[in-house]
Amino acid sequence: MVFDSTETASREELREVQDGRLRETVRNAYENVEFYRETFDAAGLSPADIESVEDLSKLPFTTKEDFRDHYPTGMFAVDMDDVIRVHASSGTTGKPKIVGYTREDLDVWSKAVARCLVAAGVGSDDVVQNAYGYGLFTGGLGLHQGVEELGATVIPIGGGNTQRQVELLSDLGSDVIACTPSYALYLAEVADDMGTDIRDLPLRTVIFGAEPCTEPMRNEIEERLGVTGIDIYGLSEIVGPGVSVECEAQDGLHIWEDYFYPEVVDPNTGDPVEEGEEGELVLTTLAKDALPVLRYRTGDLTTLDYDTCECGRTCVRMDNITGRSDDLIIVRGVNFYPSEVESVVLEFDEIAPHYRIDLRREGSLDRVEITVELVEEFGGSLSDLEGRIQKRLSNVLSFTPDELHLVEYGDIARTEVGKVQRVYDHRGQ
Ligand code: DLL
Repeated sequence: MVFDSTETASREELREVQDGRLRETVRNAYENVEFYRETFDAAGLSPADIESVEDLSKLPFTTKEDFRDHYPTGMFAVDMDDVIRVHASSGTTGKPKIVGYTREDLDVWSKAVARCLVAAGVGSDDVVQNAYGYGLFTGGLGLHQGVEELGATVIPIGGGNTQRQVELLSDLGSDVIACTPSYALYLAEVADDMGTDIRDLPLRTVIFGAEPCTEPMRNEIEERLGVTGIDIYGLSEIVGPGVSVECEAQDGLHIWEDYFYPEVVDPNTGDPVEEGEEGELVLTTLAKDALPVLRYRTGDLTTLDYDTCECGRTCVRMDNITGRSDDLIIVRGVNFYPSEVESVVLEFDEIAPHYRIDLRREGSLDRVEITVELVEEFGGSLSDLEGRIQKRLSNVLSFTPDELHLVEYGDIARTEVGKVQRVYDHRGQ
């Protein structure tokens, strides 16, 4: 099942649509956004030089800093009169990035999310509990309008209110819940405390996104909630949730390429990588009027796979994002990603799927402290467990963390609303 026929169009048909929309997007950006006009002029380019997606590499990238420098609405291509909604990115430092939508943009976004829902196996007779935050964050309203576009039933509960979430899962028999992966696990914990086993409820799918989720974490969610976990990806600057999603094959996220054109580049040089090689995802919007974005450096690391998927969709698939280029932690000359710690944490039945990483500086030396939580029923030897976890961490990270704290179940703060924070860098303080 697909939401619309573009999802299975031939690559040639798709290319034609992309090229036409790209020309229109470039013209809109050049004529209506001073930043793009200056960028083109400085590069000695005119919109006529960009005839097809193959010409995109002539253009410089758009970055987060460009959004910051043109805060709040300097990247908009239309007057505020034509903007019918704004949202903002959930960045934790500095000013947020403000994004705007015309009525047509909202229509494109709704359709993108509706495609995601259908790919995730959601039908028009399903009940979708939307536990993404409503408000400036794109997750809540973004998912909401997609469910309405599809004609399924949306429960707009938003983030938090966890006991109520569990009650509604049961009372309204929600078929699907949309939330962050860390929240899905928290939900299972709260349900346990309430004496409810979510596995006994009708819930069959969790559409998780907005945060990285490693494969072991997905397995944990699927097992604890008795569901299929479907990964949805997106970012405010490009549209919000709905840029890409897994289908039921769970083998990569289909990017809606007639709306968003993907490239993968080497994060250091900006050069394109070979197909199938990992690099930074760069996106160009192809159907946005209020905020056309050319070659945006997402910071997210992934690979692209152009083979047709077993579901029949022809749109390229990106790999699940388990890290951003700026997540890389560099300590005493060793590099590691939080996802590597996560994969070790999830290997041990004796510890819960929660962790935090604290980075501190003592004198001129950096220290890494990792905190993990024992499961509620833990009754074994602490020192033995600590030794085994440290050994695994040393193998995976290629160094031994300075300290490993094993704390009681529930001691690591849970995130009820918004995105989970796992890394606390105290070094600059
Ligand atoms: O997080 C949009 C969204 C809402 C996506 C709900 C999915 C579900 P921002 O707040 O602008 O937008 O944050 C975007 O979050 O660049 C990624 O680093 C990260 N991210 C989003 N989805 C995923 C995912 C929303 N499925 C930033 N896996 C992006 C990993 C994700 N990281």
